[in-house]
Amino acid sequence: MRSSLIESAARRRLLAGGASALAAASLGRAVQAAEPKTAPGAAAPAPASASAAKPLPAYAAWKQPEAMIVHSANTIETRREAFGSGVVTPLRQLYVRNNLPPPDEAIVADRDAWMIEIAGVAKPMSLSLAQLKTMGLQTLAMVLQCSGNGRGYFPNKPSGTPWQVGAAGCVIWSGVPVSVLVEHCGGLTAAAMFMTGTGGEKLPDGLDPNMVMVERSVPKEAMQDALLAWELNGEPIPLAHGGPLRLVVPGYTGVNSVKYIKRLAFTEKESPAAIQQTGYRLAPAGQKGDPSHPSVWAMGVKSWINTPNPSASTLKPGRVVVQGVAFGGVNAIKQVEVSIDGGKQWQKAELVGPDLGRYAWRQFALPVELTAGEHVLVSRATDTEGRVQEEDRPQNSGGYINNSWRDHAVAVAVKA
Ligand SMILES: Nc1nc2c(c(=O)[nH]1)N[C@H]1C(S)=C(S)[C@@H](COP(=O)(O)O)O[C@H]1N2
Ligand SMILES: [Mo]
Repeated sequence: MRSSLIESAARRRLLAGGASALAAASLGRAVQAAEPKTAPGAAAPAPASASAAKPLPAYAAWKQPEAMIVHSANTIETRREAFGSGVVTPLRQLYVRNNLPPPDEAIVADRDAWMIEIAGVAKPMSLSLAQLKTMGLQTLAMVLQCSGNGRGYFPNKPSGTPWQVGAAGCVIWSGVPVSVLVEHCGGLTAAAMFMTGTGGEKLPDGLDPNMVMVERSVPKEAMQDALLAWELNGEPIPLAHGGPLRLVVPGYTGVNSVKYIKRLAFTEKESPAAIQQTGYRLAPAGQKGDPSHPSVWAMGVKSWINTPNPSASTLKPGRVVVQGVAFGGVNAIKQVEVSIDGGKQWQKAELVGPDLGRYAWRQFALPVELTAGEHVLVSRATDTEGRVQEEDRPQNSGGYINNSWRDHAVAVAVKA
């Protein structure tokens, strides 16, 4: 506790000293022009692994290479400067995160033939995607965000991908509501406490399946707005994003939305898989996750600025529209404030663009005058329950759910 306070005070000093922060940022630019630093004083991001431009893997070769940072074949993030002003993230720019290599493309050859097993209901059954399509339809906009988005700003470099802002997007799913499916299956069994989804990956031979499989449990209440989805942004879900069929749990972090889902079970206990029992747990710094620590489930309130960003090296003094995105996890956004002096004074930004519902992000905009010199721009969101985005990141060993407004600051240099 104490050391984290000292650490964040040091960080604040660094931010307050805009000059040194900017020096750090421009040093980053000089070293690696294609990998702009996004936060002042943040030595953590721009990892070596992302510096050497890696090619997109075959299953995601259709992504827009200039928009992406390829950390590895299974961890690909959207560049901050690639986020445009539209509310929906184009699929060519949407991040990808796989805990296991994706299944073979063959699984999307005959989508309607994909089978899913439903258990923990009065009438357990196996259903094809073609059958699911006859049961009902809902369309839902939501933020898909990796639990570790923002991990790159943790100064202690937790293990895992050092994502900056781009392990997130706002996307639109279509599919059958899980609640409709459950009704079709005669309702939940009395013992049901969790909704447990199992991914359709082929598991490596010779390993304990619990150590490797992607199987996640969420409280059964999360089924309320969940979908079994077959469409993403108006297209059949690409394999990279979990086609032919994906469980989507709005308001929860990405890991809970299980791709290529082959089994949906309402269970008495959480999955025995390591990804549930020890992974994605909010353990104190220095400790391994275990079931006594809270699971990474619902997302908190968060926002960040996408424009201007440090790659805009030609900013001239004058008016600029500060733009970004804000979301409240399971709650809608009420307001966003912007500061152009590193968090000393705040002004209310306008929420712009269509409101796609409480699980989507809102775009915000604030025209400001920027004088010559260095500026540290930050945003801070408030949700409809009155929860305000925190200044500091929640310390935890996995580097999860970083919603700190200070960590997501943008340093810009304005030259006359
Ligand atoms: N079956 C399966 N589902 C999965 C994963 C996976 O590896 N396998 N990764 C999870 C994680 S950690 C995240 S952040 C999201 C990423 O979704 P995307 O690749 O469509 O962006 O999928 C989740 N669902
Ligand atoms: Mo994730």
